[in-house]
Amino acid sequence: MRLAKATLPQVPDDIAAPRTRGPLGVGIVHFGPGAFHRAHQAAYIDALLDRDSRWGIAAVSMRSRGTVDALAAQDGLYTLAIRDAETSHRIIGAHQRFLGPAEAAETRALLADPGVGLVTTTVTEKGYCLAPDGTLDINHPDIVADLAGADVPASVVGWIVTGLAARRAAGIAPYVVMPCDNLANNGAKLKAALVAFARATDHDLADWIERDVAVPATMVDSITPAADEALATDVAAALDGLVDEAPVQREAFAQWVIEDIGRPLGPDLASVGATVTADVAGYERAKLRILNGAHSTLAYAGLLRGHASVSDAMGDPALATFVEAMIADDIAPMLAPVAGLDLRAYAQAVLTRFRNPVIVHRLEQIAMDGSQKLPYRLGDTLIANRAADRMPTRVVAALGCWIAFLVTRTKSGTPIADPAADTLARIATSGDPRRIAAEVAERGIGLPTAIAGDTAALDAIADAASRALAGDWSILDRR
Ligand code: CS2
Repeated sequence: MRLAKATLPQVPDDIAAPRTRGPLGVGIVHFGPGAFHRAHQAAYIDALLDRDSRWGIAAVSMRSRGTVDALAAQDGLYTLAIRDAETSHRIIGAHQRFLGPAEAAETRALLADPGVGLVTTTVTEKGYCLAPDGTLDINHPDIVADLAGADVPASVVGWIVTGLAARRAAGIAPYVVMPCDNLANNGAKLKAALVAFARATDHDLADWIERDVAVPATMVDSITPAADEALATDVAAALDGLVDEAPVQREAFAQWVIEDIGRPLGPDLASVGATVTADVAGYERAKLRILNGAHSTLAYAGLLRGHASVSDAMGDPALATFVEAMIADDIAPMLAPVAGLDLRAYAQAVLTRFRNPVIVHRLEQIAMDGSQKLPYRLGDTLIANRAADRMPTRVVAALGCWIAFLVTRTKSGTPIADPAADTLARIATSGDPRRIAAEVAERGIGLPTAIAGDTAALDAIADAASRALAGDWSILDRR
């Protein structure tokens, strides 16, 4: 029997489930109902709904239908497996609707509904259609299509502005827009993108967005491996005969830091454990550069050294020591103090999380989209070190491993999962790390354009790549 609202009484007692929850209002429209959203934000909202039923989620998938159909067939219910020393399970019932491209009319109506007070997004770094300098890429095919008046917006920026335009025309207050992706300064960047998009066709709308629409920055964190066979087996056993086609899994640790905009965000997320603060930037920089910078380093160096998961790579003493030293010597010195955050303790906690043996976090998953991820995760640290006239030898080695990864994948004909895959494969065909480093830096894909003229840094990155390609792992011993 399929998991559904009618089968909730059959859910085993040791599984937390919204057994008695009444009708929910839709107060949130979310774009990008992938695993991270369903394991992280939705778990916070699910906890909130027991005391404030206004904030049910309508989740919109702009592209595929697969998971959306599976979830819609389960009344939006699914199992969240929380993996720590013990695995616990929760049935998440935060979603009122799962909508795909075919339900665009309903999405449009929801965005114009005064009851919807918050729009959230998890569309990955590439989903905002930003140029390497962080501004809206007005030539991005999805943006071009949306500005040309596509019936169904192809971009999240297009959808959000469509909803805002309808609300302004109807005299309805705007919703709060909250980006929940690993993007440095995500609130200001998305706000600027919304204004730039609107300005291309309607100056008054652009001025209204600029003046009246709040786009708080956020930092989101919970290690959420993609669903796998082990999860399916675990959940099937836990549900004792009920079938869940779309479970998700994450570690026990979760954090949601949201910019204080000086007025209510809509749902009282602080009441369910989110941190609302003026200093999101400090938390965000620490997380992106320490956790995500270390993650990407383990992904590329780990794959080159034959590892498959984060915990495997952390079991490699040379690599674990290298990552720990990279954080201490290259990353942390470039981070300003954050009130209430002990950076040393935070870094140690991150490495402990990485060692969690019950979380099988595949390096291939983390290695995806490096052209989009690396500028924030390692590039900003490199720029900060160079501005202080320092050469961050370990960050340089990590970036060299990315280039070696590109060369290795291109030589073997293995596809590179990246929005810039064709460009990267063409550049990597030369097999010349110095030429590759120069070309990707010029384009701002993976390496920031700010180092395009930094000969010493590009030489050092290329040298590390050459050594990694030659199997010379002395790059991990650098001081
Ligand atoms: C990971 C992130 O896949 C990746 O790139 O580095 O998804 C990471 O697991 C999260 O940011 C942790 O909060």
